[in-house]
Amino acid sequence: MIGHYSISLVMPCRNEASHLESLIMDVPDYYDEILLVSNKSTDDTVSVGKNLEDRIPRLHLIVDDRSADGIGYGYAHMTGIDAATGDIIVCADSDGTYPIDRVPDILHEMSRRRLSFASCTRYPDPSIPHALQLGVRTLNCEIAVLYGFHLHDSLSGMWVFKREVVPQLHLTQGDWNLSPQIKLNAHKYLGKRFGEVKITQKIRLGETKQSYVKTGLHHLFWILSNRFHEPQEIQKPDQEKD
Ligand SMILES: Nc1nc2c(ncn2[C@@H]2O[C@H](COP(=O)(O)OP(=O)(O)OP(=O)(O)O)[C@@H](O)[C@H]2O)c(=O)[nH]1
Ligand SMILES: [Mg+2]
Repeated sequence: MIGHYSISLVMPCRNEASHLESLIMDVPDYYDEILLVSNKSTDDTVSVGKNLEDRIPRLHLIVDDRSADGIGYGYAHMTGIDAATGDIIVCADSDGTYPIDRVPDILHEMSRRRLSFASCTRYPDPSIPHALQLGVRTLNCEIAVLYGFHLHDSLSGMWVFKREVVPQLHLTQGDWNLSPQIKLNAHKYLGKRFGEVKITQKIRLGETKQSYVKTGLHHLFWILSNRFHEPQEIQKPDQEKD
């Protein structure tokens, strides 16, 4: 709990067995539940996770092996978010890069700015490799041109939001594109209740398996096509049928 809020942590996870135990042991006490969602792990992630689940009451291991073109990052997040019961949901990679220990400060800033959804921006940060910065900046520009608003970090994988806004996020992307989708939809449907909050990224635990160029191009095309994609009729609360 933080104040009167219960807090859920959702962590997508693929082949992170090497550091899973230390990562989970370091999760601050104020998290009421930790939902570790493995997607197609081929190392010991699931067995290490099960062992930890037996010892740590607040930890729940979920296995969701759905994937789109081999990637299940979005499916893992959607499943974890659906299962979360806290008033506040914190989503973050299970590689130690995101400062999940900063959530009290982030909630304080959200309350000050009246936000229901905070996307935690890693930028500006000169220590991030230039090629990665350029890639993210390109996607930020694409969003500015096509959607008319500015993001500092279109690919941040840490979000803090009230569980009550989940129905307004309309998440559908099972692959990496869940990351831009959650921000675009939060901006679209929450308006001024969406904002970015600055964080500082830490060093990744374990090896990266990310193909930055391939994933970046995939984002570039998805952000473009999503702009012209007719969303399915979304029923607003005041249009509810009897
Ligand atoms: N690579 C990969 N990771 C997944 C997948 N599904 C869930 N994950 C997890 O999603 C999180 C994000 O993946 P990362 O490999 O950290 O990708 P990234 O943050 O873009 O890049 P780096 O942190 O630099 O490796 C990690 O916690 C992974 O364990 C998937 O389909 N592929
Ligand atoms: Mg990562």
